Amino acid sequence: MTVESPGTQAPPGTPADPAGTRQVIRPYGDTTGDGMVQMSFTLPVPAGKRADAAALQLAGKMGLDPASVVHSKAMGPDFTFFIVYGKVRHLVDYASIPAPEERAYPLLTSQEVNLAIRRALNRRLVVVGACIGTDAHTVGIDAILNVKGFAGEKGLEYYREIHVVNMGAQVTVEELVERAKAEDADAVLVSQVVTQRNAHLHNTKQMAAAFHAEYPTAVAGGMGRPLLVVGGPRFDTVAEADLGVDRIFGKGTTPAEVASYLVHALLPAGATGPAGPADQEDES
Ligand code: B12
Repeated sequence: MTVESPGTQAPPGTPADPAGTRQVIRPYGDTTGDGMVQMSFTLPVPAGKRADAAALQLAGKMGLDPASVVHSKAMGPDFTFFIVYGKVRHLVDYASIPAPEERAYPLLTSQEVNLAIRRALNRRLVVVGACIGTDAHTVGIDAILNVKGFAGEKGLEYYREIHVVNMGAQVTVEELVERAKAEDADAVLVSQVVTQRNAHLHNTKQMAAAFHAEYPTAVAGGMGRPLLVVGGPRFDTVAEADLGVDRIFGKGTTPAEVASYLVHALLPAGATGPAGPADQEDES
């Protein structure tokens, strides 16, 4: 990363900012600040010199100058995969990038989650999970739900006070709504990994609309209808309100983050806190 003083490296026409307020950065490959980037893409043409020339022209049009094709490989008879290495002159003012929002709730241990549920509900919290649509990628939802968990954390099945119903892959919205009703679910957890033609967005909207229609008098998630939670690696560009859900989780989510969110969203604020004499048994 390079930090440059204002005005010295920015392209002509960049408005001058007060000294010290900008933190201009550019990518680098070989030496700091050299502007080198690596990019990969596929073109729908057979591999060969002509394909490489097309890749170079595309790279040039995308602002890489100079550029070189460092790898090209046939992907079947009619497609070629490329890796291109080249120089860009674009800059980013890092100071203008807002810091991401902090998590609005504390990360709880499984013992704290169990205790909070026992205190507030006096029954197990019910979670129904599924991959909907044609999506068969169950690894993500299993990472959150299955006892073996993810990233060294146990999944929600491990939590004594959470009852998990994992419906698996390719569940229809109708089946999900029906099961959530039958289980009297507190939360519905949906995974969407396939994003071709924005299937993840369409499926999620369809799912949310079905739950809103099924519970027309609900005030909010957990107040008259199950909390609607969706997760997957490519929800970066959308907000909850766009999809009609209560919460979106992205790549790298851990089970504890989800369990802590469920406590935060579904239980009264006073439910968490250290165990007292009234709390009979602690969790192992
Ligand atoms: C494993 C895999 C498969 C396995 C799935 C096995 C299974 N039971 O899940 C199999 C071989 C079946 C498969 C099939 C296909 N796959 Co596939 N697959 C993958 C692969 C390699 C890894 C996915 C994975 O397991 N990630 C690990 C998990 C832990 O990560 P995750 O899903 O992101 O989950 C985390 C978070 O997102 C979040 N999360 C996820 N869901 C939820 C839900 C909730 C409620 C919460 C809170 C959090 C949460 O928490 C998780 C833990 O942090 C990816 C490529 C990749 N590297 O990602 C391609 C990939 C997803 N597959 C792809 C494709 C195209 C397919 C097929 C269409 C291939 C084909 N032509 O047949 C089929 C589709 C099958 C179908 N009907 O869905 C594409 C999707 C492209 C796109 N734009 O949509 C990918 C990206 C590969 C690629 N680059 O082309 N696949």
